[in-house]
Amino acid sequence: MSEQEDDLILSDLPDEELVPQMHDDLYDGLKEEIEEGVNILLKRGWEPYKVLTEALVAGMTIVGRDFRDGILFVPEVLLAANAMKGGMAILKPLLAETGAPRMGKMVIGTVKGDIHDIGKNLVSMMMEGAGFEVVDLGINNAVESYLEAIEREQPDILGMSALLTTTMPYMKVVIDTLKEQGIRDDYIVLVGGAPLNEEFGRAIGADAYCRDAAVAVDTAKELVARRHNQRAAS
Ligand code: B1M
Repeated sequence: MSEQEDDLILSDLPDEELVPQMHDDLYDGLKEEIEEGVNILLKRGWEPYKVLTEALVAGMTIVGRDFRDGILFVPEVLLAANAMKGGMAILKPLLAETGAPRMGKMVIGTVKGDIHDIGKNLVSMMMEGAGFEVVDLGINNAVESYLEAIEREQPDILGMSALLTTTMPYMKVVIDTLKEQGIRDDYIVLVGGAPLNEEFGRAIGADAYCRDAAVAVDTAKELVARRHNQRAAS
């Protein structure tokens, strides 16, 4: 089907058909169609966050389910991830455009051995949108990479992401190293990723586990404000 015909079809669909169509297009890794769908929803007055959660993240959840069940394989999931990134690139400046006052600074990265970055990128985008300055270290970060970055950037928050049960324990390696160096309490440590939970966050000594990007923003705001108040009182 030609690109023009595709455009026509997508833009002719009402919202309740366009969104499921975008889930299908994400599943099929159709980046251009996803970009087109995002632009159509934005033109129709959808809030960027609604586009992100209902059209993109919900579609990726379906991809994740079929990957788990052995229906989709790595190459197909990579294409879906690429399509998702195309949509996210359009939303990023809009989410960052809220004009929120500067809330603080966060260094974030996916831990060593782990190359999943979609969730981390979403967290970065949402944090920027909420007024945080974000330094994104990318994927596969060893403890040295986190240490260099926090020394250089002096952030309020260190964020870590892990999507694999085999890589999530590495978060404890990073936190234990901060403790050994006597700098653990200089930073708010937030962790997230699909296989984590609150109990794990507590067990490794993080300040909080964040279920999703919106929770990460709320938690960051709350903990940074609390820290500022404590400093002001002392
Ligand atoms: Co991977 N993969 N993958 N994968 N992959 C999972 C994680 C898996 C659950 C799939 C499955 O089997 N159901 C499974 C892990 C199983 C386990 O550990 N128990 C898995 C596996 C096994 C693998 C490989 C080992 C497969 C293989 O090679 N045989 C391999 C590992 C590579 C490696 O890292 N060393 C692998 C590879 C890949 C791709 C490269 C193909 C691709 C990644 C592309 C990319 O990221 N650029 C991929 C993908 C896309 C997935 C799934 C399908 C989707 C992940 C995703 O992007 N979700 C995933 C299935 C799933 O999670 N259901 C899966 C959407 C994203 C918005 O959600 O990342 O959870 P999420 O982020 C959320 C929250 O978790 C939270 O906020 C985000 C936004 O709301 N959050 C944070 C995340 N990080 C945070 C940090 C914070 C705060 C909140 O800090 C403050």
